[in-house]
Amino acid sequence: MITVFSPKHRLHHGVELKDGSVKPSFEEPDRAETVLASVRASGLGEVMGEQPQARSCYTAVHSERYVAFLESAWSEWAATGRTHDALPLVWPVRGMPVQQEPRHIDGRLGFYAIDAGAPIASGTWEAVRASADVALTAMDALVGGAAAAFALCRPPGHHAGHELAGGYCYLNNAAIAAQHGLDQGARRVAVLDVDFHHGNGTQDIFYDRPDVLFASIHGDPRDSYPYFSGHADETGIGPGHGFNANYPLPWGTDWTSYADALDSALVRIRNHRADMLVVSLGVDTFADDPISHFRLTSEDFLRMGQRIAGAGLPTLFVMEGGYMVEEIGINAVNTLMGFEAAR
Ligand code: SP5
Ligand code: ZN
Repeated sequence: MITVFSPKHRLHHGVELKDGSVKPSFEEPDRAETVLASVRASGLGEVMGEQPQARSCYTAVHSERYVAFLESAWSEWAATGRTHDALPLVWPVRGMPVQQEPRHIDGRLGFYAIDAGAPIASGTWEAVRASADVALTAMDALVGGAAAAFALCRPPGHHAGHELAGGYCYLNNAAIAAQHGLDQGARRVAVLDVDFHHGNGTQDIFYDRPDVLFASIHGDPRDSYPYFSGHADETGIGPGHGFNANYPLPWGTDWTSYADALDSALVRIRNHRADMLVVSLGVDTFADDPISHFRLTSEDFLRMGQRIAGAGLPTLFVMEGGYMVEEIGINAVNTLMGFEAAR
């Protein structure tokens, strides 16, 4: 399968509040470079660059004002005299009137974020846009008849909602690609999210829609980030009722019980009779991941790819999380190689 990659990801290298201090984020540039090196070493297939895409592809799933905010946030922040990364420190929560967008950038940062995990600096927007363009370019390969493609996105996207950033995510690459597939003629799409963390953003974007089935396997939100979504009783709303499927799993889950949830999700996807499958491929389910709590081995990712191939659908893999930098390339490529061997 082809891999789409953009070197522009390096323009984004943010900070994170860790152990009481501001430090480089777990979501670091070396992640994408390690995956790229593993793709090249594995002989998976050709690596190509992204095609620049229309801004309307982003506003097909995000609000206009949110995309405009992402575009201008750094210059607004810098205009206040600050040179360090922009981070929100106040959010509209229970009981507050959230409807009105503030004017000051410090308020706008909180208005458009779920947490302080999506810092914005001078190169962020260019990297974010390139990451979405990587996903769109890879989707175009599927639309053109490819059986599978790998969008080596960075920064990741699945925590980004209709007008919310957070969890290292800004534009929702998988959702933007899924919508693009629909706009290019697919009638139904399924999104399978195997990142350790619940794909709250993708759920938010498609929650009221029956054309996109969203299925996510993740750490139980009672114990794990993002804490405020991902329960099994979140099944969609209105016409989208029955088209959202969450599989929260306990702390310490290993392949045996993970595989059961994966099989259940794949049955749901088969019943959806989708024309294509988008996989939000986070490999932070790995046992040694520094911020996650599942126990998958590198070999388990081969098995995961094999099972996903069993859906028999044109499949777009979109890179999401995974923070054990030394192993992330092996684990991502094992998933793709397992898929290729089984299809
Ligand atoms: C795309 C993705 O995987 N985003 C994950 C966002 C997780 N944000 C919360 C990180 C909390 C880190 N806590 C570190 C504890 C290390 N001992
Ligand atoms: Zn994750």
